[in-house]
Amino acid sequence: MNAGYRIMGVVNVTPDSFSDGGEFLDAERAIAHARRLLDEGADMLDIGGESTRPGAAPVGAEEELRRVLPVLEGLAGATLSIDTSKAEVAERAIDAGATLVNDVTALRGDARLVEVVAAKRTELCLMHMLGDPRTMQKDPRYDDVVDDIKAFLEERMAFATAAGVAEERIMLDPGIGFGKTVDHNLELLRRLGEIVALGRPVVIGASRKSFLGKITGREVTDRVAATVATSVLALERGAAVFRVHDVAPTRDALAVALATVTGRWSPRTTTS
Ligand code: HH2
Repeated sequence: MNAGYRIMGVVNVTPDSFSDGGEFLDAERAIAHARRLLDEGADMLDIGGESTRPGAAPVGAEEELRRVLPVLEGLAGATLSIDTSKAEVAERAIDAGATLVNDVTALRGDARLVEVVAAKRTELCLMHMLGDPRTMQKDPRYDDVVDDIKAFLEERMAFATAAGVAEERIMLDPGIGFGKTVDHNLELLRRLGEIVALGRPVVIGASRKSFLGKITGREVTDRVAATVATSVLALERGAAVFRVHDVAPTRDALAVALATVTGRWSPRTTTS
């Protein structure tokens, strides 16, 4: 555990995720990849069985469970998050060891999910998305992107707490890339402090996303430096959880960024 922030390593058990689709569809490969992320310094792992990339086709609960359950079971002992919007998937994932439900629909996708989270007392990540993955990148518009998303997250948090989810278990995520233009994403990162001011840990998932490709001209697997830049700036603005594919560079960058911001650091053994 790091002082002040957590790194969430992404494990996509899907054929069609935008940056690593098909790489870890096989459970053994997904587990090996997840173990590597833990070795590299991930504090927790986010296991997903359904892509949310723009235009992604929805997946049924049965197929999602077939993908994620063996991976969750194979990672017993690690801190596990389940990236799902379905109550049935969340319930079974929690029974298999997940302690965090990461719902990109912020409890709008499946009416029963809030009951599962409340009853099982897991952590909950509420993320903002405009529309759904099929439509979200078609001309997204806001009055004021930060104010609109803050209002949305506050309303979703009120909904969750009214249904019995303890506020101290809730994290908030502005949903970088989910119904946002490049300028929306940049403004959200620049004004992240306003979302941090809502008082709950803020999750940032900018890893390898297309706005970074548009700015740098880099292909999806060559956006590590671009991702690290967003993580460092988000840390400086108060983000608490970093959802990334590339854990090792993130770990180093955030360790140095935190040491710089706070003036506190502790030595680690180096190999040379
Ligand atoms: N982004 C993705 C998926 N889940 N969850 C949260 N809380 N925040 C995010 O920004 C976020 C998320 C998309 O990234 P990825 O999982 O790599 O791709 P895909 O959805 O295509 O599997």
